Amino acid sequence: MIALRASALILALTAAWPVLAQSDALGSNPIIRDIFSADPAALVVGDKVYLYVGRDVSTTERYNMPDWLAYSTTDMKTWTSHGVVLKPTDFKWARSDAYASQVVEKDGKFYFYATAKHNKPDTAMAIGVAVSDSPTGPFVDARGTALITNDMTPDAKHDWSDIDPTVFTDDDGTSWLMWGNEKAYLVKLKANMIELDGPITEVSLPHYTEGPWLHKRGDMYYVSYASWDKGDAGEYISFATASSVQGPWTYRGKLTGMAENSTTIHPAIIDFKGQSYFFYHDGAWSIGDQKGGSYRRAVRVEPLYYNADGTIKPITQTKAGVSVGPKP
Ligand code: FUB
Repeated sequence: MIALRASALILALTAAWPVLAQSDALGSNPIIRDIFSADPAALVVGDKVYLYVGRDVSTTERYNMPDWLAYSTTDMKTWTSHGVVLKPTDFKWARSDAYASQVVEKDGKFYFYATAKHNKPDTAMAIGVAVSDSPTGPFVDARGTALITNDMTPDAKHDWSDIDPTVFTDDDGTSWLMWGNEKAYLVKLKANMIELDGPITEVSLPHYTEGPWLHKRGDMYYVSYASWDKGDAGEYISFATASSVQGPWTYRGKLTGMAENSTTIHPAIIDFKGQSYFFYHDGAWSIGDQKGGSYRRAVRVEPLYYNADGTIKPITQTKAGVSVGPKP
């Protein structure tokens, strides 16, 4: 209880204060240095980027993720903390495990799609949605029940198959939810963003493990995702392209190598002020005597560049991050 109060106090004190006070160049990696953070999801709203992360507090080799935090920036280098904006128990149906999330805007409201562990009797991971009038909350459970539960994907054999939501709204206003561990699933959302509008279909994506991120550029649809092949020590990011969010998807190869010192990596891609960016996490950052790792990760960002044919150039994971500015 004392530890919880202390961490709440620290978060309250850091809220709305610049996050970084470091000697490195502004914009260098990692972005967040005072806590461990993972599973970045970025959202552009006007002249700001909002960044949502799950907080890693594990001192063991298991996930311990109590809540989601939000940050914002106007220049991609100076980040302001908005503190904890949602926790699993804010969902009536959930108990713990603030796994990957994504916040999207539709018609002036902000929808926070999040993975968390479901209450009994089926304590599998599930996906819920919370809503707010502001990108920094307060977010409230939009349904009172999970949007995706384990029984909806009966072909998946483990209880963390329903994790890592990404939501994409197409030019015609139709929104789609993709998610999944080991298998990727896709379903249409109703216009209200909080109900399914059709069958769940499985998406064929070579080397797929988890963490999909959907985006579109011109006429091309992209899905980037964590991949893991037999014998690998950890995940890397792959991407595929299509002429429709419903596929079929053409595999385009590796976008990144493995994350340093972390078995997982997780993508988020945005365009902001004329430049594209790629967010991810690794386990290379230490805080005091707490060593980083697969369960104590740190969120980072790199510029992202496209080839003339619309494919994405491979991304190098750097210490400099965006401190050196985009290439011409
Ligand atoms: O952070 C918990 C889980 O690890 C996420 O849901 C996955 O994408 C992986 O990063």
